[in-house]
Amino acid sequence: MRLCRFATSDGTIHPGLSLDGETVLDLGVYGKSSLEDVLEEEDPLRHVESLAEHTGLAYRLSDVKLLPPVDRQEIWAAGVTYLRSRSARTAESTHDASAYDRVYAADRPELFFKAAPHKVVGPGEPIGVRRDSRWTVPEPELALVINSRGQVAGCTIGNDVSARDIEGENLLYLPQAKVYDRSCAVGPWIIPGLSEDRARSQSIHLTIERAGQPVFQGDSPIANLKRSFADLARHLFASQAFPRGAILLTGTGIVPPDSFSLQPGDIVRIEIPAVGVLINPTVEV
Ligand code: DO4
Ligand code: MG
Repeated sequence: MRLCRFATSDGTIHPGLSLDGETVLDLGVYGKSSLEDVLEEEDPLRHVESLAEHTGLAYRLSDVKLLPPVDRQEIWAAGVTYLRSRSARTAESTHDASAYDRVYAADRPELFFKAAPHKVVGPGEPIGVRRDSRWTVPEPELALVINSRGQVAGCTIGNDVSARDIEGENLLYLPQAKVYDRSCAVGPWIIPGLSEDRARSQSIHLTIERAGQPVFQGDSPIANLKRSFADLARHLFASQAFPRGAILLTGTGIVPPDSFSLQPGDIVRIEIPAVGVLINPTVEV
């Protein structure tokens, strides 16, 4: 069972539920004006299961355009939650890198604002490489879909595209390394109620293609994520309300070699088998 947002040929946008991977039910028919209505239910998984018993207006997936499964949620991201990320940040830094060691070990995680909802890129849409960066990488990450009560209602895939040269030059440049046009892709599916145990049994797979050839492939077991979902959600919601919920990218465990930088035209494919596949081309912004 997978939730999504999709547009039909007349340009209207609908919350959707796919049971078979070939068709998608329009949840608008059941009075759901947005995915938020589903995620805010007391027990989102049970609610989706009850919706799945209906047979309503269904579209073939090939006839609709999948959109990012984001309504009005802010997108946040956690950093340095995998050892691989800690060593990559330390190596790229031209500044004192002890902050990365300290945050990896600390009770309080690194959390940063990544994107406003209207800036999120969906499946098939281009992600961006800043024109003032010479070293940009995709960061494939499991993303938690959290409702306004701080409950992890589901999981999706996020790409925290990052300019490593800007991040490495000065820690205070982190927002510019992380937040710019097309720097965040999310989707296409939300898996409601995906348990943490099941998520941790999965690996994230990244493939980058250039001119039809793979130029980088990497894998990262989610079991290596240092922090629990509850811990990350608790820190995000500490002293901060999210009336529309939030999406929280959980950090990357895959870092291409230092010689690699994304180029316009590259195709980035991220797969988490139990969650789906997110594919985006790349453009300069
Ligand atoms: O501190 C830099 C950000 C780290 C990050 O985005 C990650 O580990 O995924
Ligand atoms: Mg990241």
